[in-house]
Amino acid sequence: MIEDNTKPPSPLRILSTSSESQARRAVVTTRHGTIQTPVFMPVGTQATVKAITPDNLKDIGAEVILGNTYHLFVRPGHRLIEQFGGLHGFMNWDRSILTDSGGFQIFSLKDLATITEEGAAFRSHLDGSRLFLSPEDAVAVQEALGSDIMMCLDTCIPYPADRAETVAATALTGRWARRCRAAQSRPDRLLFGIVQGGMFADLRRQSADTMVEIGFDGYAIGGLSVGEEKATMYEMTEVTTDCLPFDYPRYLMGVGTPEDLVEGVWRGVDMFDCVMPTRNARNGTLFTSTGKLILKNARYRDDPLPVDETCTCYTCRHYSRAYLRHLFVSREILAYHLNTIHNIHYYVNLMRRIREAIVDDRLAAFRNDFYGRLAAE
Ligand code: PRF
Ligand code: ZN
Repeated sequence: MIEDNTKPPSPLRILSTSSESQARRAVVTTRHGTIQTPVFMPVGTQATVKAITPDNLKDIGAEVILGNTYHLFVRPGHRLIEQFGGLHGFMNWDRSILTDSGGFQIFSLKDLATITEEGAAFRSHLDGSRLFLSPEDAVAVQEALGSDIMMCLDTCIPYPADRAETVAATALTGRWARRCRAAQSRPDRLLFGIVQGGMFADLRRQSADTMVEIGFDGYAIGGLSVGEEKATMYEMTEVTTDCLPFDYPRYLMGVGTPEDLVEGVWRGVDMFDCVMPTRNARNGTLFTSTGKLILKNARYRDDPLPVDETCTCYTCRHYSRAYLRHLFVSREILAYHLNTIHNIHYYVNLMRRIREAIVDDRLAAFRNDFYGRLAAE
């Protein structure tokens, strides 16, 4: 492939900016439509957002979901999914899909993975068979999946990590990013670079500069929310967004709590994903405007109120806390479904309210009110 030094046109169109913060209200365009940002992307690791259907996601207003290269590569295989029209055809979702590259999942396998210059050798978490993923493979797999937004293969650095280890892993992530960009064969798909650099501000800046020099359709902030203090996470997010081009999308990977989303947007992040709303739903922990509600708590045994009186989701419009608690403690399958609908609605609606606050240039007041309600409980 011929080296192309011209920067790709940005898929982001900024509609409003915040005078009080780095926040932006924008739209990202993919070949499956538009995404209003800042956005939360529900996680659909195994070609399904666990316990809910694509129709449920559309009713809630989700415009983009996340899939995982690693899991789908191991099972059922990207060539099989390709035969069914990619992930969109396979799972019946016609809006945008972002796929993670597998870098983070392989890192999470720890002892099961060996990283070399060439790529990541690992053993399947299912049957122990030997598998290998190079940066070129990661792009080819994501292209076969029909991903709208592909991620470069990166190396997520464990926490804590010393400077030498962080320098080496961040440099390798840069070399892999260049190979991913060169391997892209479908210019109608977007490819994002991932900034690493651990908890070292200068290495974050260096990594961001490398990614911007290569030139991607958007930039992700990786390697955060891996065990560091919140203050460190927010500081590293800000150090990174400060080095990224203003007019391209920014994605904070695997983050986070509702508070983290507010703080990320404040620092100029456009996109987020996290298993928290879906996983907590299945554990019986529900998000509300006044904080978390633990469904198994005895105080909800005969509580006729909905989970959140301010929520307009299907679950809150039809069911009491008492009923949802009963389903959960009885381990009924419907509990997972109804709880997931509520939690995804909470996250998607939080982002909608954040977007409105940016447009009206009242994000600081929104943030104060948000923390005030959490503290009131
Ligand atoms: N890299 C990739 N995916 C990720 C991360 C990363 O660093 C994180 C870190 N929070 C979550 N998901 N590729
Ligand atoms: Zn609800």
